[in-house]
Amino acid sequence: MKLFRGAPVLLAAGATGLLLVLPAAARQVHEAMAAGAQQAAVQAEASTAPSSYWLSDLDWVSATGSWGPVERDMSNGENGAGDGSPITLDGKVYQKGLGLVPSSKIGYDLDGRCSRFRAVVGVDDEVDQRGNGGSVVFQVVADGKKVFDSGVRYGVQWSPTVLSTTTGSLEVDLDVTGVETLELVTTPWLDGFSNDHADWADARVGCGERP
Ligand SMILES: [Ca+2]
Ligand SMILES: [Ca+2]
Repeated sequence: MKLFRGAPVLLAAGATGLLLVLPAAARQVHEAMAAGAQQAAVQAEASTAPSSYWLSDLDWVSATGSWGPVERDMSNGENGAGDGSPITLDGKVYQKGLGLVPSSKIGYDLDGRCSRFRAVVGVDDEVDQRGNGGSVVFQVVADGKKVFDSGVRYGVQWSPTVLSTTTGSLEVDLDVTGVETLELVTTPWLDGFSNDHADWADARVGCGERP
């Protein structure tokens, strides 16, 4: 049998087939191709990983509030537009988010492009020591179905003898894979909207492409 340089070496032949040993050069080519395929797979995975989009940077379909318009990246403040302060919950300042007074509903068309929704909700520190510290319920509605309910969240409750702490901020982390319409619903609970300065701090969605 005549062997050519670089050609596979026939070691054995039997009923079940042939056993070939690749020469070093061919093995290096094979390993390089495998490494290239692995690199391509990693790059493909990276390119399809969701990107994070702040809800305050996206266009909403509709947004309503009870004491002035919904504010982007600031607390509600008073009933004028743009008169809020940096969003602050439990002393922590958030650069991004939505500030409002309920009843409020903010709707977004996600068009099934997103997989995750996250936010931190609570009553903004700007209502501290005004008396009644506010009481708010935060809900998330996906395609008409309620998928999150915070229960009542209080701001600082003041009385002549007691200044209690708030119920604190609450992290929200939801799977919204395939959701077409996302609504952030905020209600004043049972006692009206006095001092209900509500924040959806750091509200964001993770999406394959911008919704
Ligand atoms: Ca305002
Ligand atoms: Ca209330």
